[in-house]
Amino acid sequence: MFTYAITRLPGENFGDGLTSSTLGCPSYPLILQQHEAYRQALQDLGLEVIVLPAESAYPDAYFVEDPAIVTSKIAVITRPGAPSRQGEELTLEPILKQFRSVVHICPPGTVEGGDVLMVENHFFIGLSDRTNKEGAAQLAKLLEEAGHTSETVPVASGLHLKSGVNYVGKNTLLVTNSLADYPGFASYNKILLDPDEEYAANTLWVNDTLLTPKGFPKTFAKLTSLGVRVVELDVNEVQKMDGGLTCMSLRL
Ligand code: CIR
Repeated sequence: MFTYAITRLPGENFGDGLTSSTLGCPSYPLILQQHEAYRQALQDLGLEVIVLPAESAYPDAYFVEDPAIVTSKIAVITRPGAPSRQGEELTLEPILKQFRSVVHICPPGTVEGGDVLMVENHFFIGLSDRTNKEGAAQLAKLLEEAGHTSETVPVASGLHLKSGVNYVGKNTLLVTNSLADYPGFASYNKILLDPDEEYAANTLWVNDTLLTPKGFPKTFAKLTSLGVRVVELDVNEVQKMDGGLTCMSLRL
């Protein structure tokens, strides 16, 4: 169970962040509303939500999931593969030190937390444009030293591993067709996403409740049939910046 969520406010220049989306120009007032609703949802699930101020030098910094990985034992300061995001960790590290001992990914390694999927004590590390082999190897070693297990997963499409697969409890993965046959996922039950709802792969499990993006009715129905509580949140402004529900908090 999680007790805390670390978040960061989007800044006025959040639209200057990296994106491959063609969904249009994002709105600052709307993303603030959506971020507030997200924080409220986490609070409603019993988490104490820590809110860091926006970082104008780093327009993507409210995606706090990428510059750090927090496990039950350690916090890993990653080294984002996107050069414009290197430095976001500077104001995150002092907070994380209050909760965990902090270790680091070092050059030439790169890792982004969006590529790291935690399933109980096991970690799937996506090899993507943002997370390289050297970074994954360093992370695997740090996780092993902390008592966790891990394996790598090639990410052929999508920004991060968690753009295509997430754990939804009950030994079940919510997964896109392209990742479904990955041998390391063989021992899990799978909920396959419809091709027109793949964005909803980025569903977040928090304390026996699933937070899922609004607007993906087939996925909502499939998740509901698992017998868990499912809460829909509107994150369409976040989607315009290639982000989603997992990206906007570090749970611990
Ligand atoms: C980026 O491209 O780095 C940001 N605009 C989006 C990061 C989303 N993070 C995540 O999925 N963990």
